[in-house]
Amino acid sequence: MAKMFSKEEFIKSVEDNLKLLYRKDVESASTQQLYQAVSYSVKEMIIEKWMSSQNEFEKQGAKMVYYMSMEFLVGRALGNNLINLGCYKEIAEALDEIGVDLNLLEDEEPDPALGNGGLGRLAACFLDSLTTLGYRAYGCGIRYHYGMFKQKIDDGFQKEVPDNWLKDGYPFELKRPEHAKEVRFGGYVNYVLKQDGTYDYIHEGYQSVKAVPYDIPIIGYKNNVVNTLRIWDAEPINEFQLESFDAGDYKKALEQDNLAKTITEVLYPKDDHMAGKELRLKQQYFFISASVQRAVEAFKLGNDNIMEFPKYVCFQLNDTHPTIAIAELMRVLMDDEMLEWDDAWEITSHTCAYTNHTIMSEALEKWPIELFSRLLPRVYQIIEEINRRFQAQIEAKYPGDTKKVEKMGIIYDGQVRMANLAIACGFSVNGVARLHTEILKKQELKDFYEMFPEKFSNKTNGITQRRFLCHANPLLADWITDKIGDEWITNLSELSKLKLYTEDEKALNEFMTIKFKNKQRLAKYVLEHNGVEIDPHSIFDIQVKRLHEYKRQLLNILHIMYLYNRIKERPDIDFYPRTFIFGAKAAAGYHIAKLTIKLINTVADIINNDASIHGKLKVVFIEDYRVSNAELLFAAADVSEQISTASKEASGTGNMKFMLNGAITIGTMDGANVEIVEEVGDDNAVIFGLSAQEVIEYENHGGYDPVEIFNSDPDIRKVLMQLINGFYNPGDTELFRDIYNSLLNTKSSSRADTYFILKDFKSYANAQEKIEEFYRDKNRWAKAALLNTACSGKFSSDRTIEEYVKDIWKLEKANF
Ligand code: 26V
Repeated sequence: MAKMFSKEEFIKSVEDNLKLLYRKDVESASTQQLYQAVSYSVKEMIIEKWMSSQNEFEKQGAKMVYYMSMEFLVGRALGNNLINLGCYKEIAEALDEIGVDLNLLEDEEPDPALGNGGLGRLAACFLDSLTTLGYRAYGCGIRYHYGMFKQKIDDGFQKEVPDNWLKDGYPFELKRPEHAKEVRFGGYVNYVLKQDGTYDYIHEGYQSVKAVPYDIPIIGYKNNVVNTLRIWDAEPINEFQLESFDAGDYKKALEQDNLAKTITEVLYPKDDHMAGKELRLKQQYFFISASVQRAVEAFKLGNDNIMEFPKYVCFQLNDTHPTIAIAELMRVLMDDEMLEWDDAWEITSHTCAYTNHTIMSEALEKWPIELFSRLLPRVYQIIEEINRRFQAQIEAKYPGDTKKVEKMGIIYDGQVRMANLAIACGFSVNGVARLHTEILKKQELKDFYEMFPEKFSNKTNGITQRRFLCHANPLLADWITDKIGDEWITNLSELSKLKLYTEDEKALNEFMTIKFKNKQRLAKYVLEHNGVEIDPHSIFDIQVKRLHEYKRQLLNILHIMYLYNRIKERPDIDFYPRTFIFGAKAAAGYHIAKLTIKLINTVADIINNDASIHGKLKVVFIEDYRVSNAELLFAAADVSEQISTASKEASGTGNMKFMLNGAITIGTMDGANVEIVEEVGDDNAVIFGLSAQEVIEYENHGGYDPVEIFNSDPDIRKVLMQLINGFYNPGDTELFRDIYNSLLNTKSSSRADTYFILKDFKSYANAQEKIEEFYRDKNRWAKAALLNTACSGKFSSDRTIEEYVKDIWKLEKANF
């Protein structure tokens, strides 16, 4: 039976851990030590459920999904684990009795930042939902020693600081050295002719690293199910390969040592373009090889018919980053399990499924043949053979059509194209919102869709309400439970019952009072971190996400500059006070993105310190945006900025987190915004800008001419001139020149204003006016805000997971 503590037992366990770990008592321990001790006590509560879950799953022979991802942005675990164990309040009270504030302990936890943004956070939400719904799942990833960098703002500029999240030890992980695997790089492939005329392929002269797994428990919501996120770390393999030492091959030993040290050192902190770095390919193969080897080994423990592998196992590939799993599974099946090609193919092509998360062509993964074949000679050989067969298949279907091979070939023009590998070999391809999937089918992956229509489907993203409402917004969570019971925690469509309350004055008041309290909580955070006072009575208008040109933070800040001009020009203008809040990390080498951060901070400085506008406008840049402060921001937002250039944002998930917490979306018809508007109704969101189809039309005709807009619109012209006339930055008029040029310079090699910022500007400004008018009507706003929460049921990752399970993974629910 799973272990549950009484309050007294829990305190006793914390005291024991303090003694054991630090030789301290509650009074003398530091907050960090208390956090560690409490976390170990929570781990004790988990461990038996974890063991019994795994045993039960095995006993039932349940099919499992391996969710393979380079990134898992899990966020802090302590609070979330307590919520899912169903004892957050009890533990908070117990700790309170000994004078310890659980909130402070939570703040001591490093925020494991093993991901960049949307794709990594989605993986974490999926694990939460899979487990809460009782499905057997493994997350497979990498134990980066340094996660996403910490962002410091220094004189308005972003500075990247290493994120040493493991420095004090991470209490929720468990090292599993007994499951270590060897992973091989480099060398060459030897052929040995067998008696039956076929060949054995023998990999020689390689370097090895040892992949050592660390397991992190993923706890289902009050259901006793615990799944595992397994992240692999690299260690030198020396003890596996003593011969090379004995032979005096120190160079090789040293190289291997080095390989082990570098491979899991740091997360690639960019999600903007594919750099083709060797180390990145090493990381990919490293965790995939280990995961695939383990998956086959684990399967064989319970089943000796390997042909049944796809009946019990599915690999979901989170974007193309883990796509090498396809070739690695082929390799393991043929070289280790001695299967023939056709059998290995039969298994592999029924095991692997691929999710596409972006149509941005810069992010598409392509590896130079030279690099790929040098680093992974045997895997490359297998991909060559897959490609040969696939090209023959294309030619059989489209005889003489060389364009088809050019577009769909896996190896082409000196490169290995990972998306093509995933689509050709996987049995499923999905986009992450309806519009995105349509664009994939009709444009980006049109040829593949024509060839394999049955593989394609849509799975609109979702988010877990356990973290983004229960944990992020306890006031609202309690209020909802008070009104409609607590079933929404595991069935978010229950929230539609809140629609009843849109006619209930008192309920609307309570709802908006909670929003106000959350705004006060955020204002306190801003005062502490930015030294800026913001007024919770003003409209909190928030844009938080990675900094990327297509997400158009620039449109937002240019519009703020325009508003400021208006207020200055007409000081008596009736302007509803507004606080614009940004949070965003830019990839370290992404010049325009980093300059945009500087621009936001420069504008903020001028505006926030201009006494003449009487605080009507405030601009705040939240340093180091991450899961933990995101939770404060979603809960406190009135307005959710979702303003990407239509067609570019595959889905977005921040949009859903804001909606769940009762914010109103200002957005383009892009990604999941389309479905958000569909759910909440177009009266309760404000939509503007070009449609995806219009953007695509323009793109197909070489873009549009922003200079025309510059010439004809004095307001826009004034704002743009302020970028280069020293209005904001008198010391250096050239500072923002590159931003100005990106919008207007038609002489540069790339088109000007690729992201249609000026094109959409007027429409955005009008939409913002609508927001203001809307907010002034307090009652109408409150109804719309409540309706956003009430209509957000569809956007639970529980719904998304059920769709994956039904259409792709075919899992069965645990019954224990
Ligand atoms: C891309 C790359 C490109 C190569 C270098 C390393 C690297 C690392 C990460 C990425 C991820 C870009 C894709 C991504 O995060 N897409 C986001 O996925 C979300 C979940 O599906 C979705 O909501 C966002 O709209 C989409 O931008």
